[in-house]
Amino acid sequence: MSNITFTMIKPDAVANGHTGKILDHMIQNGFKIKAMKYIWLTEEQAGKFYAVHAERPFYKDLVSFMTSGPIVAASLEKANAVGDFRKLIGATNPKDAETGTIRNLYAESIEANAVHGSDSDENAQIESSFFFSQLERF
Ligand code: IDP
Ligand code: MG
Repeated sequence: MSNITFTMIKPDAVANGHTGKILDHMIQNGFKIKAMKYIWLTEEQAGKFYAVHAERPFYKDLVSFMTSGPIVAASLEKANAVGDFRKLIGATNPKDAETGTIRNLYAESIEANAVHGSDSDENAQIESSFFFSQLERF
């Protein structure tokens, strides 16, 4: 399914009051919300979600950051969702993120970088299923 991606508005952006602006940014750029949840992740959930990064030096910090406050998790629909969304959020490090991208506008650092976006269609499915049991209805 190449029309679905998965996103999280991370604890820094939620705490800084950017949730509404970021959601609107996504919607105004053609992404339709298929499912959405406001949730404070447990360490176990964050650890599982980022298990692909378990061997990276920043893994422990990342899990602790992602459990430092509530997040918004959402599945989004658009043609070419994964590619277009990665473009919309910008580079991982906000210093490298293009002007006008979500990370350029709202991220604090390479870790506290405001939003998550899936990196492949396969991971979009896996990550959506991590939070939502069905996406068909809307
Ligand atoms: P992505 O979110 O742009 O796909 P990934 O390489 O998949 O970037 O890394 C996942 C998340 O881990 C990043 O969004 C960021 O929050 C954090 N991260 C990535 N690289 C670093 C780093 O070098 N130091 C600290 N945190 C990092
Ligand atoms: Mg990634």
